[in-house]
Amino acid sequence: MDIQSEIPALQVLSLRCEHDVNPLGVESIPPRLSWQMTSPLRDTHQVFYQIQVATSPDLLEAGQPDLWDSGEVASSESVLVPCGGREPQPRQRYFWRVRVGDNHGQRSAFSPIAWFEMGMLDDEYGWHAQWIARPDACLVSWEVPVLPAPALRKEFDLPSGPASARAYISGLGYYELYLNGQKVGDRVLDPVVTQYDRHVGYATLDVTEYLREGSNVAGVILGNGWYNCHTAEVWHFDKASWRDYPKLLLQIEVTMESGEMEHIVSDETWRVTDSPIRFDGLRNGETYDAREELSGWLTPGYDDSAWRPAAIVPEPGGQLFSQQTKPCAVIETLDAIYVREAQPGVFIFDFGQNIAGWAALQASAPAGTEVTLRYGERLDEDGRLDVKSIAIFIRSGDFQTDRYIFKGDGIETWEPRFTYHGFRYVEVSGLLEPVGSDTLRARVVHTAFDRIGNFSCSNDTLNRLQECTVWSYRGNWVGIPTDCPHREKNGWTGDAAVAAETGLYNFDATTAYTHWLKTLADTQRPSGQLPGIAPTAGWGYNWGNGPAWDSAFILIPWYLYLYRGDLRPLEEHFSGMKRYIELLWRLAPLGVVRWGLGDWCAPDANKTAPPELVTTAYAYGACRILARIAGVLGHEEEARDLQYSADCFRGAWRREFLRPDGHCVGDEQTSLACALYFDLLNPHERGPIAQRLQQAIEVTGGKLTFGMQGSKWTLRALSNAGMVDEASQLLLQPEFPGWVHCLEQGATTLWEEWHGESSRNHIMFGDISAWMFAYLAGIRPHPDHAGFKRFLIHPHLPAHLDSVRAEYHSPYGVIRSAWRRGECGRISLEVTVPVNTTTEIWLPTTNAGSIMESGMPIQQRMTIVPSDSSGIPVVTLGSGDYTFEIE
Ligand code: RAM
Repeated sequence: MDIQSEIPALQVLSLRCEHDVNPLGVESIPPRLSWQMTSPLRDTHQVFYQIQVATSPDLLEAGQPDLWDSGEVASSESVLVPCGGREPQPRQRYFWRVRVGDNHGQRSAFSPIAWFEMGMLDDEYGWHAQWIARPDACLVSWEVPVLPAPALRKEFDLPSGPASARAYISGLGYYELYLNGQKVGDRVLDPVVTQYDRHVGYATLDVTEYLREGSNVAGVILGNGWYNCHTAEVWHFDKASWRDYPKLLLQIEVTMESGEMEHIVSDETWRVTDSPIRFDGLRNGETYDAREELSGWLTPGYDDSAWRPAAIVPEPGGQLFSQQTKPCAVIETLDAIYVREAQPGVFIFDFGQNIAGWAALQASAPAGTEVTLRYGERLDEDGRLDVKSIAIFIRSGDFQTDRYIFKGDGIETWEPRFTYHGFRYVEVSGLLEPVGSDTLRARVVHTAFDRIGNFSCSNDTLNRLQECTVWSYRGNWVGIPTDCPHREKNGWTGDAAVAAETGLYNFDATTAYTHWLKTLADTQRPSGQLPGIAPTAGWGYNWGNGPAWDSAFILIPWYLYLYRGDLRPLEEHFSGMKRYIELLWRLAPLGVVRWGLGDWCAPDANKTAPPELVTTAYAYGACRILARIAGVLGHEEEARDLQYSADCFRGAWRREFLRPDGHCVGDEQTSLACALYFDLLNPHERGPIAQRLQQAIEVTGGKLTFGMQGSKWTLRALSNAGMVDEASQLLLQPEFPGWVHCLEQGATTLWEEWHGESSRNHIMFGDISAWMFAYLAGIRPHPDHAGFKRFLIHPHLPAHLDSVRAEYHSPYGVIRSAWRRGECGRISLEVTVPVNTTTEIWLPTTNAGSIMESGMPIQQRMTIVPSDSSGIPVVTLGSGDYTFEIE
């Protein structure tokens, strides 16, 4: 390749390390580096990169990278490229930059400098800090008293202002860290829950700006969270073996201008007392008595002589690791759309949107006045809060209730710290003064992942369904993927798997899933068995899960690979995944898996697929994917064995559920869609089964009969069979049961059951957003090329839609697909393909001769190949913006 001298046109940008911009606390060895490129020229591919990594930006600028200079490496890799050179050292920050060359002979300049900073790793210095807690935090009786949230403090001197300072902190269940009166950062509900006796996450925080020469104060408040779940409920988190009173591990490492280090660590020199948070329970709520505030405790010189010395307590048991998922945060604040007095002195705030989070209170009242906030998602006929359907599993204490006791000091503001709720409505009682919309605002709280996908179209109902789905996904990711934010808050595996593709289209959730997969892996028994929920205190192994739930352990790592190009979750969990498949074979030696719930929450359980049909299909699907994973990881022999196992599951499914006359057991929507979706059919069987699926929908008058699993398969199966009109009619039909029926009952999130009597914020019918991206906009990962290095644009055009527009930020850059119907049946299709990728565009016409691109007949410039199956013209293109006009 003839590389010309530097032309600035090719640019490198968006540098990331381990999916993140300038991350702290990196523990992956080697760290992996990614970048994106822009170029004014079409069809641009990277042909080489040069990465330089150094301990200072000056060394980079001077061209003396002291960690690694890759030199020019002939490669098209630009996503998750392992950092080479010397091994990165604990706590060290490394600066890096990259330049690239392309197939046109362009060379980029070096990118702007980015950095990553290593975590503590297994440093010999390691942790000096000790786990500390209140001295009376000792479980001496069977009845564990619920104590107020402890406040801990420590004063310390610094000889000069810091050049840089890090806090490494874990506080279980949750911590809030304050330095010199200021809360550090904007994390809430941190650290994210784990299986605490297996792993405990710690955060790495840059606290340089919070410290100063002379006297300083560190203060921490600890909440119970998932660690000390005292609420009696049906999953028995109150019986968790890890359970203990809140405890803190904190190490602040300060580097002075002189290079000298100061360490402030949690130990028995800290002082502890009760904070004004008199009660906090993840599922109950929080009580704050402002009269008990510790005025001045976060400033030096505060008299803490009445406080007690902290006690050194046992570690939580799990291995410490640097938490790399995005933390939870207050993402936005909503004003009430109305406030109404439902009964004398009892006010209902309607925030117009079902969310996860809490309310922020602003009011005044005489000292000792107690205001009560109850949270729910429904009102009864009289307009009063109705939590009957979501409070059913809580056996002790309040349900979703916060209390604030005024100190009587003018306008007081407060919001809870160590609980969260699922709600649209808040009922306020106990206030003496008039209540207005300023009194309460709603904080939307969830994992702070970036939005990376957007979809809109000419049909407003579809747009509203997309919005509802995104809100349900957001409300169901407060640290981990959950089923619902109120009734359970549980990390249900099946719900996570069904919603994962929707999540990955809309949010950069890679590190969030990676975090949760560690917890899921930690729950696996040596036998391979998995519980239905992760984390678990022991509940859910011998429940109804089965492969439809458990295969989340195989499917989600696979999706991370397919959508984001990340191989590491596959490597990390491969042996656990295999253990799971081996368990299935022991349970089902003849290949029909009779264990597990089937198509969950169908309108009529007798009119959907038999459970064993669903579970056996999942066993096949998971095993087939695991065979591919083995292949990707280079385990050829295991890949062959697993494919053989998969074929056996497939054979068993066909023998059991496919009749010789070509009918499927039950011939209803879920069974037929299942056969098509999982590729359980031979080619000649597909057409007739697709016809039967269409008939099964006609028979019910166009209404759905499926539940959670069928809701994912049916729209996809119909669309794959060329029936996108039928798919979108099914999605848009307005009567019960159906998605639009929920909208018409006022849904602002998706529901758990079509009739809406249970939770009204469940994500399990939420694959529809992924369907919109993958089918209506047609943006799809290529099944054989990870991370959108090569991808598909294959739009399906339902007759009722005039236009669709979607964009998706792939690891290589933004992909756009937008189509619009014009006059006389013409269609225009605009596509953006990022640099260093290739796409196969399926052009929605049978008349290849009619296609124009950027005003010229396509055949003059591009090679069109008819697709194997349908004869649809397919053009394979490199990067650039393209506009097709199609008859
Ligand atoms: C419900 C959960 C979840 C589902 C399980 C089987 O209790 O809310 O959505 O996966 O049942």
